[in-house]
Amino acid sequence: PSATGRVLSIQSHTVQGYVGNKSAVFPLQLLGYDVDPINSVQFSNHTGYPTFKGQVLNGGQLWDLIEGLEENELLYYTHLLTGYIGSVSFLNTVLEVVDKLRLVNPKLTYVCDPVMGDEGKLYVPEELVSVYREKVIPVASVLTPNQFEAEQLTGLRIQSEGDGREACNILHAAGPSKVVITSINMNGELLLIGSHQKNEGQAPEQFKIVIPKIPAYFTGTGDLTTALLLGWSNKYPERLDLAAELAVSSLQAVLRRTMNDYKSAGHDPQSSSLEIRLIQSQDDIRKPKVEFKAERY
Ligand code: ATP
Ligand code: PLP
Ligand code: PXL
Repeated sequence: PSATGRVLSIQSHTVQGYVGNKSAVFPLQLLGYDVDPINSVQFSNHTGYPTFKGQVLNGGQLWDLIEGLEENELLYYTHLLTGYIGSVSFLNTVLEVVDKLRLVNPKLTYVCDPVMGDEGKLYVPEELVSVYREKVIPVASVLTPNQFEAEQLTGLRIQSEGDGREACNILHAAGPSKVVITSINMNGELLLIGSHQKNEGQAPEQFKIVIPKIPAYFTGTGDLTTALLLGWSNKYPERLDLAAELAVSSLQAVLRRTMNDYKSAGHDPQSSSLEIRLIQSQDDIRKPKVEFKAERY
């Protein structure tokens, strides 16, 4: 499949390590996409380290960049990709960016990872939740929440596969035709649930992928997951299940390599959050071997 596109990716930049744009841009380029990154922050390293330093872009500065592109007629994109966003004012500007990009290309696909928190805890200001719920979800085409984020957005408690599927139904009704809950913790395994509503009002096609949990904590995997889902679901627009199989298979190959490298360097992979071995895994990103199969409901 050769379908490609032009992606505007508004995400974090870290000097060292792989989160945000650092974990999304390279894989999308490997899959053949033109990617234009806007760095919503520039930090020395991700915020899970003991300290970090750097700069935060504000909404006005984001808008400046968009105006610069517009003045030169450079605002044609097939996809907008957003991840972690730290403030309401920045998120409101992103909403204006969506409108502007859709004036140029009404078919623009907005792939939104509504990063808000994990494991029962928010790591963004509380006020962001209602902005995502009321203004962002309605304009998103593809949504990739984790379990906690899907709960925040729907008000459901997700304790079973059925709850996960129901959460997807609620999210479809609010906007996005493709929803992937990227990880639900269940019985020591991770469950990915995907849902594609092909026609409005119709029951969505749903599937799950069971992923054995690796005993380590990685950073940037959510960002990589969303980037890979964008890349593959655009190449297989009617096969979200296949897109998810490819994304998960690449990701697990990256994580396996990461674990092995840390171990062979003599580090305990459970002692801290691991930086993914993204560059070393380029073959697994370009041509993933499908080892994780989707099971349709
Ligand atoms: P986000 O917050 O960006 O919406 P998320 O919280 O779901 O996403 P992660 O928890 O990093 O992000 O999980 C994304 C994917 O990474 C999962 O679908 C899974 O494939 C993989 N993954 C992450 N951690 C592990 C792990 N310990 N073992 C196996 N797979 C993992
Ligand atoms: N922890 C903090 C403090 C964050 O700001 C973020 C940002 O997204 C994360 C964790 C999320 O990481 P992930 O997308 O891998 O779940
Ligand atoms: O992966 C999410 C992420 C994005 N941006 C910054 C981060 C993190 C995770 O720690 O620190 C700045």
